[in-house]
Amino acid sequence: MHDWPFFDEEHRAFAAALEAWLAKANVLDDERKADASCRAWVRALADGGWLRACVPGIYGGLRADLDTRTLCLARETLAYRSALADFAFAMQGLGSAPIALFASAELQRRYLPNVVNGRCVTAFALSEREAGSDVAALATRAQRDGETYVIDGEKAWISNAGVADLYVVFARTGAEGARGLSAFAVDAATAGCSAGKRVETISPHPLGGLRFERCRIPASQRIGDEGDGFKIAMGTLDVFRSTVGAAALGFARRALDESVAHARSRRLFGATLGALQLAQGSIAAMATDVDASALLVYRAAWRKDLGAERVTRESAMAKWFATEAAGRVCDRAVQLFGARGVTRGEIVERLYRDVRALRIYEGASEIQQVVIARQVLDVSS
Ligand code: COS
Repeated sequence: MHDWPFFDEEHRAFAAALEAWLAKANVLDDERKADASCRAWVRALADGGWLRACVPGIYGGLRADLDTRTLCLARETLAYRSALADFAFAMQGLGSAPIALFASAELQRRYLPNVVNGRCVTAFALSEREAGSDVAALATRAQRDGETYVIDGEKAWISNAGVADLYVVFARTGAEGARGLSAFAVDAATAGCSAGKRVETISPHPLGGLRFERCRIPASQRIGDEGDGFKIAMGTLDVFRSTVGAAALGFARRALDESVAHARSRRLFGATLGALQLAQGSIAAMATDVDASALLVYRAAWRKDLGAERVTRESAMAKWFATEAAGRVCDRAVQLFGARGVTRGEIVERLYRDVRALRIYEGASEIQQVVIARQVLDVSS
């Protein structure tokens, strides 16, 4: 795949070097110790220089601007090996992207070098209990008070809640609806900002609520202008939805490779599993899902890197297709492995759990369909 025309020599070298580094990396990777594992991965990825993919060149990044293909290659390669490695990398990218893409040079200078060296762990605090898919309905308020804002409200299902040093928080500064939202960089240590209830999921990673109670921050911590919050969130997601597709691709590719090895070696009815036509049908469907996902993911990333102003449609297609496809691929892998497939400790059992949340976070599959249809019909946004 890396010989596809979407990539240049730097991309190919990056993916090969990351693969080689991962093969030797000795990092805590235990879902029963998810927080410690994530911290360990952030440190290791920083030390290896891989977080340089998350920021622009002047702050220590790999290329002058954020490069979506590099982010996607990183997530695909990391997800192939470990969900927690992918999570640690993805959150450094998603949590800092609103700053890299939309913030003042002052905020960029303050945070981005520490994102690269792993000292600043980041989080993207958008969702609320009553505002997940319907972002424009969020209720957390940021009230202007002189040269400060006072934030009050609660966020839900925030990855890295309680672990992050920096939260990019979306809050209402104006009237109802999308135009009343603004974005802020909030240091986790700010008085009035605290982690709420922890959430345990089928593929464990740091996740929980956040509480803001009279949390006062300088007005200079605002990202972009007042009222820009919704577009900042959507602009960030336009980049990161392709990377979610890329992570799905990494999980699916691993499930396919594990299944192929199994189909070649498992013997039954006097032959290998791979000699059975029904198993071949499964392998064919998996391989086609993997290739189709890769094409949509890297098409979206390539168009963004080429300078397309909006890749809303392409990134929504990439995320929707690749995450649904990964669900199908991992389910088929479990089926091919039989009883082993549902046994704790087996790779395909873990992959089956790892891929499920991808169809929900950063815009559920149903939201991606709405986004795609609106773009195709040209009815809104
Ligand atoms: N880039 C830039 N601007 C965008 C945009 C994008 N990708 N998408 C929408 N906008 C703009 C629109 O052009 C519109 O601008 P104007 O007010 O100037 O006309 C404004 O933002 C509002 O857009 P829209 O009317 O589409 O808003 P909706 O409330 O209808 O949004 C969806 C609908 C469903 C698309 C949005 O709420 C969404 O993506 N939800 C899922 C959120 C999500 O991913 N949650 C997970 C949290 S992160 S784990």
